[in-house]
Amino acid sequence: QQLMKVFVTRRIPHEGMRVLTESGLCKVSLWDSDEPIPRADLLQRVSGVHGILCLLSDRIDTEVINAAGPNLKVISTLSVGFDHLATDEIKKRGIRVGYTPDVLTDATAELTVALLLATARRIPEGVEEVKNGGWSSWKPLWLCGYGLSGSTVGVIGLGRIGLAIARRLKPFGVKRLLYSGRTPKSQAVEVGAEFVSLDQLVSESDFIVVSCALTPETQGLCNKAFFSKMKKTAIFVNTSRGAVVNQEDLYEALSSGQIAAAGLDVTTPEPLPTDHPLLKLKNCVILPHIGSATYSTRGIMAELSANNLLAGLTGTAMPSELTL
Ligand code: 8YV
Repeated sequence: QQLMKVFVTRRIPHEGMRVLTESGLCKVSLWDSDEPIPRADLLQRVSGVHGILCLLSDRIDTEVINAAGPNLKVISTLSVGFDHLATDEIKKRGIRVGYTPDVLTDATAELTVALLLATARRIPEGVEEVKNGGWSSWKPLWLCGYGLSGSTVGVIGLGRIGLAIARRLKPFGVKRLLYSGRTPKSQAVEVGAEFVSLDQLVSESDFIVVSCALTPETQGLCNKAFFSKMKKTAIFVNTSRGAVVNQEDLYEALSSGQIAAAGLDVTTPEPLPTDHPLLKLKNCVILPHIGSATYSTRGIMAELSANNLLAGLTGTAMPSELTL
């Protein structure tokens, strides 16, 4: 019997490759690079495959699905986000989708707390001053920032990751936790978070953390009107998807003093060009999308995405299937 063919669009942690090769179920073809596969190569390499293991940076749309052809049974993404997949088309064709929720929740929540504190306490600025000789003496008014103790934190999207962020921030002495979203969440009780309108969250929070999925409803949600309602002393943090934010409006809010500072782990585009205006601002801390980047988390994500792929090939239950 002929082995089923799978294509892996990038080098992934060895844990994932091991699951695929040791299964004896498929013939694995790999884009053996740390850099994204060019579109033309992707279209060529997926031809005839039964399964694709892809990343966030691979746009899997109708063109790719057509290029794969009728064998394609399963798409497994090494991410919890799935805004890069043409879900309507995938559903129409009865292709199954695997993703990696839960296993990256802790790592992403930790990174969010780190970014929030780094932004609020101006850590990158301080590090830079030490290096460039700006540290001349101890100065009472120098490099002051904002603390979490006694503050109001607003989480936009209290899903798995949003809740994990709230759990971690609470012990810093946060006075009020607010959250907004489509519907109230029963798990909010655990952290004592109040469900409020987006407007109320924006105007009352000292720290705003964006942790929602990118959907047509959330695209550009953080825009001029949003930033204009924030407190001048408030900190904005986004570790979800760059496109939730209108970056021109954020630049305006940061450079005009409309808001205090922003910490971003996600941008549009990614990577952000090195001459991007946001990179010139001291009050904007930007990271290269490293929310889930711990050795163990990435290993577990790779293993899970490989197991999802195999289940899709064999028509069995996936450890983490996306219901379309
Ligand atoms: C990426 C993420 O998956 O899971 C997501 O949705 O944004 C990240 O964890 C990771 O960078 C690998 O693509």
